[in-house]
Amino acid sequence: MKLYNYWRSTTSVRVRIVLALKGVSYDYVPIALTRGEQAGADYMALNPAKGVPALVLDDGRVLTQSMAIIRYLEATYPEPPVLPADPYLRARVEAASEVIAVDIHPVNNLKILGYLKGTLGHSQDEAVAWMQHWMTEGFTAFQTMIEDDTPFAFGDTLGLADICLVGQMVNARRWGLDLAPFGRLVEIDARARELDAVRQGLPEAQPDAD
Ligand SMILES: N[C@@H](CCC(=O)N[C@@H](CS)C(=O)NCC(=O)O)C(=O)O
Repeated sequence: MKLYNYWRSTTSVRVRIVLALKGVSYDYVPIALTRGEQAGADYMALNPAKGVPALVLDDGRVLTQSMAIIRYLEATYPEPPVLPADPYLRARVEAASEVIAVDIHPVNNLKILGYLKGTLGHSQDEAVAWMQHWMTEGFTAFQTMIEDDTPFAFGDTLGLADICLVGQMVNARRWGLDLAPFGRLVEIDARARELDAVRQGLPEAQPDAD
């Protein structure tokens, strides 16, 4: 498999952690978001939505959208699972995960910030305030939705909600979010970062990290 991705991308972090957790090997193909490679013709042939990651399977078929890729990996490499089998528990884990993947990430994406600053004329400080606002909203909901007394968000083992959280925490720290109200999330993130699979997926472990 080939994973087209970018070291600091939180959607890429998610997929890299799941690949590592499930022991799936892949070739790392960097797409430099800072140089706009996600919007180049070559990459758009893989993902017309101009975002990373994209996973090219051994037979050449292409998957896009990090959450869809993770569900594909969950179906094809079931062990260890990142989602519970029980439909109710699974829906809870997915709901918390989507607070990050659907509510926070899209409004803080690079192209959104580019539009805010480049087209609408907002300053860098205003863009950072925007990101912090949506992270605070989402983290507040996420922290309420998860269990409050388990090692990870929904139990004893790392699951999809934790994986989404680890990526989002990278961005939260990068943009100086006040994490004081989110002690439970800091604790889960620290526990997750002790795991090899999580370490392998973190931005600083990637070949294109600068
Ligand atoms: N919903 C998509 C989002 C993909 C996406 O946009 N990823 C970001 C990096 S975290 C990106 O490539 N942004 C490029 C841009 O905004 O121009 C997914 O989960 O895969």
